[in-house]
Amino acid sequence: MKAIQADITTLKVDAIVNAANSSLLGGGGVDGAIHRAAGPDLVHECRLLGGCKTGKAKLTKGYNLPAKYVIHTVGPVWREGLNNEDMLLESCYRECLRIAAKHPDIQSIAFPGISTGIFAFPADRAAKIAVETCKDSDLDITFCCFSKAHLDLYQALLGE
Ligand code: AR6
Repeated sequence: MKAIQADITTLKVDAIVNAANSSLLGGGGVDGAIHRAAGPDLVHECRLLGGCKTGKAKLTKGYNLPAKYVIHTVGPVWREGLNNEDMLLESCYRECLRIAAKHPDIQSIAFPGISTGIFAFPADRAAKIAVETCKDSDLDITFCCFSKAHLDLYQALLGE
């Protein structure tokens, strides 16, 4: 596991994870950036998926992205931690890893900070859940941080 500061749409890994919403039809933040970089074929494939529940994940191709695949997951909206947010965020990471691990073409995967933008999940708490949930995976995992502040959180947790 490693942490870097980058735009996830530029990463040449087997799969990048999208912090989507339950419609899977695009939005702001990293979701908007991924759809813009992948091109319109991505939303066409997403329309066939019938949405996605919070804590679950679904796979598509990466189209014009350098990444071969996108794993779309829907993180919880932070509501003072009173609505199972920790468990749902953990489930996002677990479901993405499960999909990746059973796919023969996916050895490397990059995660953004799911729920830590528009959905307002506290970044330090989210980083702990991410690292804890991913630590036993055999995949090559990158935590892709958009800000230096988030990178610092991951590097402290990973001992980098
Ligand atoms: N590369 C890497 N990380 C990014 C990028 C990027 N290009 N852009 C933003 N981030 P957010 P959420 C970081 O808001 O909180 C959308 O409208 C960002 O700094 O993208 O799960 C969806 O459709 C933050 O740390 O996702 C949903 O409606 C992290 O990615 C909703 O937002 C996640 O921020 C999901 O909210």
